[in-house]
Amino acid sequence: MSRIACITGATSGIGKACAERYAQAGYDLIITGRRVDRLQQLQTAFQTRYGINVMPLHLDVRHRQEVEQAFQLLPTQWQQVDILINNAGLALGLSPLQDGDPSDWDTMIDTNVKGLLYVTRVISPSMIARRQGHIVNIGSTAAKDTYPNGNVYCATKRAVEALSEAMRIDFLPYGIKVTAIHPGAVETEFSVVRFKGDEQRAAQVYQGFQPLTPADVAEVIFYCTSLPAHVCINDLVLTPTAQANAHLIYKTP
Ligand code: NDP
Ligand code: 8X3
Repeated sequence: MSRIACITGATSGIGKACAERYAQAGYDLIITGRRVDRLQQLQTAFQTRYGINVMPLHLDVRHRQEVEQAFQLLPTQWQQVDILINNAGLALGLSPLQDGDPSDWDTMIDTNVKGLLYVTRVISPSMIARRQGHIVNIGSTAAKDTYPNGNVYCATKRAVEALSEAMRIDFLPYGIKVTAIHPGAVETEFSVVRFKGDEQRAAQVYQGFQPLTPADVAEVIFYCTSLPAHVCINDLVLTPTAQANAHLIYKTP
């Protein structure tokens, strides 16, 4: 077996681009997501194109038992994950708190915060035992600045930032690197999901400027995990050149 990268939410967007980047570099992959058809297509494509091994795990990160079982049932050689990219996540809705849908809040908190914890909890003990590993948590510029109507999504990403700091402290004695990556606007399925299938509204988010591509983000993540053993990027914000922060994107009409 080569080195293993485990990427949650690999069926789309940033996670899919990361899977491709690490496959190109010869890593074996554990890829997770709820859309089993996409996982199978990616498994076939990456195995054929890059000659690597791919283990698809069909799971919902919100379900703790599902996460625990899926990883505990992996063959032993697949349990030695070198790089974990906690990417699975989403925003649902964009409205003032007083109008928010509590079931959307539950989904965001359960996915972005609890899902990240469940996956880290099952994978990190093997890193600790081997005294090596790198955990990359996908935050957002929404972790850095709370924007109007972003309330609960921003809170979940602030939690990802706090948990990244906590992991860096708790895993320090074991030489495990922890990097939080905070992208600005990346054109993916993110806004279609946020606006519940309204593709026209989603497309408007990325009009009038050049957003990041998922491959841009994957390249930066790959760089962070390719540095010498004694160097760790702890926290990194990347935005399109047209974006100053979570509030301000310079758009041309
Ligand atoms: P996409 O919607 O394109 O991809 C999201 C991925 O997360 C999919 O693979 C999806 O897989 C997976 N996912 C969502 N919910 C679950 C779940 N309950 N269990 C398992 N997998 C799940 O969006 P992005 O690529 O943009 O988002 C990836 C991450 O990047 C998210 O954490 C997002 O918050 C963050 N981010 C995105 C930015 C952007 O502008 N796009 C900017 C900053 C951060 P499936 O549906 O198959 O389960
Ligand atoms: C995704 C970027 O600005 O839509 O985290 O929240 S934003």
